Amino acid sequence: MSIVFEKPKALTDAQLHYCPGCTHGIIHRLVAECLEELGVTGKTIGVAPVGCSVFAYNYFNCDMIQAAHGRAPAVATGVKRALPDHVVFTYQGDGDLAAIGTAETVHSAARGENITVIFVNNAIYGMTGGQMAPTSLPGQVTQTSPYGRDVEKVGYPLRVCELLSNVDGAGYLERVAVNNVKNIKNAKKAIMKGFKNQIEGKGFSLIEVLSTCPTNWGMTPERALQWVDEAMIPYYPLGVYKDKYADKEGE
Ligand SMILES: Cc1ncc(C[n+]2csc(CCOP(=O)(O)OP(=O)(O)O)c2C)c(N)n1
Ligand code: SF4
Repeated sequence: MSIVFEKPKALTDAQLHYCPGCTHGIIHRLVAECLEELGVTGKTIGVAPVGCSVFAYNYFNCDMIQAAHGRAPAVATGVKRALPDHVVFTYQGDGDLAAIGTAETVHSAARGENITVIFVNNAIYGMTGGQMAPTSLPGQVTQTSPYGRDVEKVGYPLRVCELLSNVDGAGYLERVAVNNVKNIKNAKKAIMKGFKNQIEGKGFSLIEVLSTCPTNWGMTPERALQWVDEAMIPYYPLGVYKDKYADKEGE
């Protein structure tokens, strides 16, 4: 019998610890498929964040480093500059990338570092028990906004792709989601492009992936997938926010 579907070799055999219905696992798989299809697993260095995906260093079958909370793009900068022939990516949640790591994110983009950033936006601090994140939606109930996020008191959510689209050094910015098959296929294309850009020396790429946290959203896995469509995508529209080389590719 021929094998038609199997786990990418760029993932280890470790069992993922994510909650049922959490889409971190789907995003791991997409990243691993891209590394394998590009044939670069053996020369890839990933930078794991602090957050639910901290154990990414156990799951990706490439060299991994774990950065302090929010510092992954700074660590990736050093690694990529020291080893420019390697493929370097960060994998970060929204608490990691858009709160404590905002400065590292903006400045690595401004410097046009030749790295690939996988930004997992689940609109909440997952690992620490569901506190409000910079990306929590207006009105969203979290452990620290029990009456819903009040933008008059705590401000508005950060839209990272839109924010970075004004940063000259950023090369490629796309927002995708992994809540249905069509979106997962598009997400893979975007992640693949993010890695290809780096291999072609095109500078800073960030792929924002809208992801679920059924546990802290207080939803079933199925309801969480629907909530991405109903609440997240309207606030965080999917699409390409910047592609510096798009015009030149067609020439
Ligand atoms: C310097 C520092 N500050 C705060 C924390 C606590 N902390 C750990 S994970 C986390 C938030 C993680 O949320 P996110 O990045 O959105 O990832 P998720 O768990 O949702 O995937 C925080 C605040 C820490 N470990 N280190
Ligand atoms: S707490 Fe949320 S983000 Fe973390 S593993 Fe569970 S569902 Fe996923």
